Amino acid sequence: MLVLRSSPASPFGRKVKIAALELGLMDRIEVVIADTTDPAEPLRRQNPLGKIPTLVLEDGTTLFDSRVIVDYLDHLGGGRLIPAGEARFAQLRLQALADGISDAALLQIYEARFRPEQGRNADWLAHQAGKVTRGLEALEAAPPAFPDRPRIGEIALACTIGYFDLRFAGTWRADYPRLVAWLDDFAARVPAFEATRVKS
Ligand SMILES: N[C@@H](CCC(=O)N[C@@H](CS)C(=O)NCC(=O)O)C(=O)O
Repeated sequence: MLVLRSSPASPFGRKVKIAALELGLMDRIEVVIADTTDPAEPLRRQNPLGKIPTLVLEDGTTLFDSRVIVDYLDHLGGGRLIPAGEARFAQLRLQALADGISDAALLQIYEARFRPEQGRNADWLAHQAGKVTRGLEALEAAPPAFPDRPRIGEIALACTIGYFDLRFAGTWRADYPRLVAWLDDFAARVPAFEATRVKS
């Protein structure tokens, strides 16, 4: 078995799970929840960065981060998620944008979670919020069309905006109606999205 160290709420972990489900590989993967804040977590030996998701292969080799993991799963599953040729770069770019929005959202959440209120830096928080806003605005202006089966860029985008529903109580929805419609369409066409949703 492959072992996926992750947590239910992680947008990057969810991307890996949807990729595995789409590729028919989920029955080869055991998901073991990791606590990234626990110094005794084996995760810190499996991935020196102590981040999730991390995939442990049968021979003990570990793979991270989520982009490397989905590339590996796609290699095992026949290469359906990351296309070849020109289309590859559009998908990888979309994945990079979606993941980057999640990174900026996470940094804002960590600031609130880990830093005492008097130490928080409003300019730095606004700097991160700007990445989220510009990213979502760019996607709202041109939501990506996708074929019957989603590819890695579309999966990453669904996980990122799904994360906003989870952590920001859906407040993004009023500002991005085309992304709301896009996510509804994705959820209707990709059952793995609902199957990996965290009930908040
Ligand atoms: N670029 C990484 C980002 C992973 C990431 O930031 N994961 C978060 C949880 S969603 C994490 O492990 N945070 C704990 C930490 O940064 O120490 C990926 O794509 O896997």
